[in-house]
Amino acid sequence: MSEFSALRIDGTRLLQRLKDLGQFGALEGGGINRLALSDADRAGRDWTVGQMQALGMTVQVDAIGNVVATYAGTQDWLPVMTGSHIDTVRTGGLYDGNYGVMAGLEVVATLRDAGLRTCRPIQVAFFTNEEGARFQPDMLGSLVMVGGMPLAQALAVQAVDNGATLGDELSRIGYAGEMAADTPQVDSFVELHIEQGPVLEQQGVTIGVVEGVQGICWMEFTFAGSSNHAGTTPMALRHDAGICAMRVAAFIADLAQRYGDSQLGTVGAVQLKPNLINVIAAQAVMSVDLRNTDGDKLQQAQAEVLAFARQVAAENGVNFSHRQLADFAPVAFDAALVSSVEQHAKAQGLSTLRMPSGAGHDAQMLARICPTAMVFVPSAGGLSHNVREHTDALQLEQGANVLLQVLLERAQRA
Ligand code: HGY
Ligand code: MN
Ligand code: MN
Repeated sequence: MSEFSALRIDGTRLLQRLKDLGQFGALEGGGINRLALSDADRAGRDWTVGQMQALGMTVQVDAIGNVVATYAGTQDWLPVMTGSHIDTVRTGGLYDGNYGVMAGLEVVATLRDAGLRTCRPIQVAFFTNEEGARFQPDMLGSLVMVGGMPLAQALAVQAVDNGATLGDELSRIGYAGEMAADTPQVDSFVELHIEQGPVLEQQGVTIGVVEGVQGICWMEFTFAGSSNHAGTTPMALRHDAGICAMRVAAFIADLAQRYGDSQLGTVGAVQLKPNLINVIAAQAVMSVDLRNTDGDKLQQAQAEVLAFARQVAAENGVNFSHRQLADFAPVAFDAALVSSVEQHAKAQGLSTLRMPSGAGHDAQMLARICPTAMVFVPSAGGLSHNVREHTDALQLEQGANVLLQVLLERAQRA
């Protein structure tokens, strides 16, 4: 057994870092609200950068605010990268994204404790705006890094909460980096993440061997009708934007049923104007989130939903417009790296299950430029994007040990 293969992480130290990071954006009663580029995100970023520096890593910030820390190797070969995100949704948990970044730091801390360096440098990154809760699309920082969106276009994206541009917010929190954002030099990328769904827990499996990420389509629909009195306006004379939005939401639920279980559809946000009980809605703005592991079916679902929205608007004499916010095809991870995850998990006596990822991740962007894989651990009750998100301490430690060994094997490869 080499000096590397005997290494294991310090689970207590990993949990402590997760708890410490969780103070930034902590919600009363539990959970985290650390929206991208908010003051809480700045505080979480500053603290995490401090941890990276304390581990003797060199830290770089790129022009879209991605932070990449490097633990030098014995060779100046292309680095092996791990990491995830530390921005959260408004009702976030301790683990979504944060776990992958803290586990990456724990891998480096473990190497330092042992006085070891791998051939390849090891990088730990956190990417800007993975959640897409404040700026759309999601995975925006890693998308720019892999050349999927021009930097200028990304910097001009406006926040859904206050209309501030992403570029202004990066400058405001001090993370408008010097380093070019779209010239990554990475040998491979491995991301550790909670599953955020019920599968591993239901099947009593510890490690998810993630084979890819399903496709994601995000759109924003706007219906513009005319407000009128709820008590005096006959139904046939209405131009009710609200009814249009509700009918589209119901159509999406029916479509998901019709397509079967690999099709998902969510309407998470609806704003009505003037949003009053006795006024017919003049405007409705709604979000549409469609996902499918089958790219063709996802495109078909998107076309059907758009056609129905146009039909409903026409029937109600309401104007319809839409914005495409994200359109990411399904991604398959690198077969050899996926097998490495499976082999190391089994070598550590852990049960494994090959599975797709339902959630979007930065790994689906890095997969565009280098061999990429993911490691999942179970989510209690399948809960995530929920303040009650939880994963057992032992499972967090086991997942981090699989990440450690996969990274070490890759970083020792010529
Ligand atoms: O939307 C997602 O799947 C991810 O959490 N950004
Ligand atoms: Mn995540
Ligand atoms: Mn998330």
